[in-house]
Amino acid sequence: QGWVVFGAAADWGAGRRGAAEGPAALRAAGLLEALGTAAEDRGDLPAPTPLPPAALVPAALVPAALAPSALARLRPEGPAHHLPRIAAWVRAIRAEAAAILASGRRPLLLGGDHSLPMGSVAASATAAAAAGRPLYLLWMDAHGDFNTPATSPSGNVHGMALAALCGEPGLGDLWGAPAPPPVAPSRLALLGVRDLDPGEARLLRARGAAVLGMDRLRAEGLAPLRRFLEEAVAAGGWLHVSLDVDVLDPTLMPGTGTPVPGGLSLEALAAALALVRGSGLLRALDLVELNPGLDPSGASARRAVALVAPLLATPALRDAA
Ligand code: DIR
Ligand code: MN
Ligand code: MN
Ligand code: MN
Repeated sequence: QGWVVFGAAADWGAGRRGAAEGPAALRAAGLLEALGTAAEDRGDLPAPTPLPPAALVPAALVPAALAPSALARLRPEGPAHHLPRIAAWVRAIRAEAAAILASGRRPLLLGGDHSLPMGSVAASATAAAAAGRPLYLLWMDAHGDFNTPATSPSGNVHGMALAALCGEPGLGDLWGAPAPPPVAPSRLALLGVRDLDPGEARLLRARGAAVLGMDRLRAEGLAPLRRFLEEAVAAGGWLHVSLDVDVLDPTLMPGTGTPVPGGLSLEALAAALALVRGSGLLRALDLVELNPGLDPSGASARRAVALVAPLLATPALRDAA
């Protein structure tokens, strides 16, 4: 049940470069010391070769000979920048996280931008289904990451990752076969959200996911998160937490690419993570979107390490099966 750390030094899903330096900055800020001897560090994944774009076209749509113009017509949804590269990373991350879960341990993905958890969450979803457990997903983020290529104002895939994980179409055959079971919006909570694009807001509402935005947190505190976790416990679920560091207020976390004012305090995020820890359900964690070049003081990386360290000293899982 120990943790296995692996880095993905990639930032193709973000609108600006720099999150690829995240894994090195987190290690330099003492992440491994904080993890202690029970954890293993696998280092960073080697950069995978980008997929040929045609590999992303769903097999059912591939005509015999695929001209580039035909390919463009098959993907009319809108831009998804660097998708062939991102898909290669997603598949490599999925394989690594799946192997860690299969060994009975817990993957900690160091990003990198927030497109990469399309790999780690896919691994959690597949493993939970194989174990006959419902997967609960807690997405901590200033953003919804619920765009599709059709709704995205930017074309940046890190703003589409959660929608794709919930089965929204538009990124083609991202995972290859077998596709992971989609995350059920009824078992998804978004925490700390305060910046939704109109299209993704509509889609989130239509799907019925629990959006525990900053307005709701101010009104109700962490009670909705507590209820979400209690429900997961009652259902015998597995929990995957995907932590985008921009959930914190930018005064505390300047080292991230898309800061949004009005975010969580250190105390509030620590309290939320303590609830997660106390649930005894945490099977996998992503720590993403640290862009250390944007905070030369290094405080952003140190805060990220201090916040996740207690989580990784998680007591035994409630259900070791
Ligand atoms: C914006 C920003 N909603 C987009 N998203 C970010 O580009 O889709 N996600 N920064 O992390
Ligand atoms: Mn995000
Ligand atoms: Mn974000
Ligand atoms: Mn992002």
